[in-house]
Amino acid sequence: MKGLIYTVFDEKLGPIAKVCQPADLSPPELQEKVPMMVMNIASNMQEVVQAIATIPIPAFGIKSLVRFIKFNDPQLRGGIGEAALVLLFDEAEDTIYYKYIKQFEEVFNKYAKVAKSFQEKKAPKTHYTTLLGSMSDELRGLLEVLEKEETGGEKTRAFASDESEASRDEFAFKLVILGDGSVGKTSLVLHFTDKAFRQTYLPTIGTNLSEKNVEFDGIKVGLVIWDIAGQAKFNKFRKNFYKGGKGVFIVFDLTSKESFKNVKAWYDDVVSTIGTVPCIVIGNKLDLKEKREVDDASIAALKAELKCDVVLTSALTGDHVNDAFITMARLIHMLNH
Ligand SMILES: Nc1nc2c(ncn2[C@@H]2O[C@H](COP(=O)(O)OP(=O)(O)OP(=O)(O)O)[C@@H](O)[C@H]2O)c(=O)[nH]1
Ligand SMILES: [Mg+2]
Repeated sequence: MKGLIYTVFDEKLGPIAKVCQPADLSPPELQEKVPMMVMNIASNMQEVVQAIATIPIPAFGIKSLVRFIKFNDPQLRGGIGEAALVLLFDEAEDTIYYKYIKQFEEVFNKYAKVAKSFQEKKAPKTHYTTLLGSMSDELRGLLEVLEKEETGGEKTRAFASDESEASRDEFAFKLVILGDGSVGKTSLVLHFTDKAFRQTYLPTIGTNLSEKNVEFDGIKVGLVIWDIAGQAKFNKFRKNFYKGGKGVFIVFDLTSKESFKNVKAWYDDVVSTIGTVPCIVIGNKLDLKEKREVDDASIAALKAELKCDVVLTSALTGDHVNDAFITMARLIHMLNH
């Protein structure tokens, strides 16, 4: 864990780091850039979500867990103020945070409640310093417990084995997953990485990252999968995350003509930002046969137009999900060796 920032949106100064933990959090630019970035995302959402979000900050090689906070303040425009608790950690440490996100969320929720009450009773800055200090102690305690759990009592630095770290360094490719909101991007990644499926729709905020090594013909390829929020409210900042992408999935929902129509726009958006990279179009929700709105002829026409492979999948049944990722890994590997 690198540190914590309590950031508030100040009407005159914009987003600022009200308190940092440690107070001399470095590099110093973080104290300026992180609040800007976090509040930029918040302002792109119609409603600030009461859940923890994972937001990468690629320029610094770090990632963050963010819990947005709304508080009442009659002196502000609209009577509502916005703040956020932000935890910063090195990209290399992400496994533990993703795996135990629920535990971290509990800690965040607790401190978010306290921060909200501090805001509403106009507490002095020292209160926030103490708050962040306690939160930092609690998180470090939690990390220690989880680390022990992961290593079976043996205390070692790394959560991932040295072997997987080495292979990741050697052949780790960034893969970007795009497409309209709710087409099933996160569900596909969940299925591919841990075979889980979630019925309820929890829109992605910003970006979720996962990693997985795939093997074919004796070749190991590490994929770092950037699952990017599809909802239009995230349009402004989305392009920041395309950089370095070695392959792109554009997902549409076979039961939504609208999402299919938008594939071309997603394709153009990527190509205009990072140039031509291997691209596979995924038609998802294949299991919902009676609701299907996109026919094979339209898909064939799009395939010819974009010159991309098309794979039809179901994140629910798992049909062809692995095939899509393995085909992508093959394409990327071929082009990069
Ligand atoms: N029946 C069926 N439902 C699916 C399938 N894939 C996803 N869903 C459901 O569709 C909804 C949206 O799925 P998500 O994976 O969250 O969609 P997303 O593309 O990540 O959406 P954003 O994060 O907002 O961009 C959820 O309720 C899923 O359970 C599928 O293959 N079949
Ligand atoms: Mg999603």
